[in-house]
Amino acid sequence: MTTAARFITLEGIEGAGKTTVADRVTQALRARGITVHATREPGGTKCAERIRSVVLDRGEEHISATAETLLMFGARQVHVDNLIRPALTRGEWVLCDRFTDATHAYQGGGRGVDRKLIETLAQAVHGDLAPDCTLLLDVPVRVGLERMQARRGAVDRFEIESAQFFERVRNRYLELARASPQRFRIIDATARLDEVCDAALAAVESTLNLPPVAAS
Ligand code: T5A
Repeated sequence: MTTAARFITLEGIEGAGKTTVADRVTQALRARGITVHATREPGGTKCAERIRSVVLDRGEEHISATAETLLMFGARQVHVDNLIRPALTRGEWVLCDRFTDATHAYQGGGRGVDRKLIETLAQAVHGDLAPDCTLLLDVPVRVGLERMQARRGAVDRFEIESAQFFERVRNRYLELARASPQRFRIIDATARLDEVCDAALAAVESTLNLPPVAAS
């Protein structure tokens, strides 16, 4: 199947279900014969994954909100240059777990970094490149945090933040979605995981005008 390259992003607070939804949407698109690169931020390439470790690991040194913002954009520049743009140029699709909206939500909303600084860095790092479709998996903070805690495992620099921090992140995401209704689709991520996946896939199909595939 030949289709123009598309850039899809998934956003939401911790525990929203992005990882599972990303897998499901990727498989559904590949089943249509579309070449899809499933990737994530911060990270997605060897070098950007190293920056991910720096910014997520709970080391001893203080990392300010500005430093955190610069690290996110440093990783993003490497990711855009080495993976995202080359794939889109080849006509392939990219599905990315988080992108610049996450910087607006976490560093802007959560940490209070100036919106203009984020916009300036975004312009410098990826210019006009913007997602064609962004799925915001929305859950109340309490639900997201409960899921995160139930999963256990190592806790990163963001997962130690307060519920108030995540309320600010969620609110900024909802503001971004209201400001760009053509690009964003808000998915109720409190539903059962398979229902969330179905809703996400339907949202991609409708936003990108893909004909739905008949259920097998
Ligand atoms: N960050 C990132 C910034 O601050 N600025 C930036 O610019 C960028 C790009 C990334 C961190 O970096 C920050 C944000 C993040 O804090 P990460 O580990 O990639 O770190 O964090 P997340 O993307 O949030 O990963 P999570 O795994 O926490 O969240 P997901 O992927 O949304 O959730 P998922 O799918 O792993 O599910 C979590 C658990 O909930 C269950 C799942 O089974 C799993 O156990 N679950 C459900 N259970 C019942 N019903 C449902 N509908 C469920 N959905 C999920």
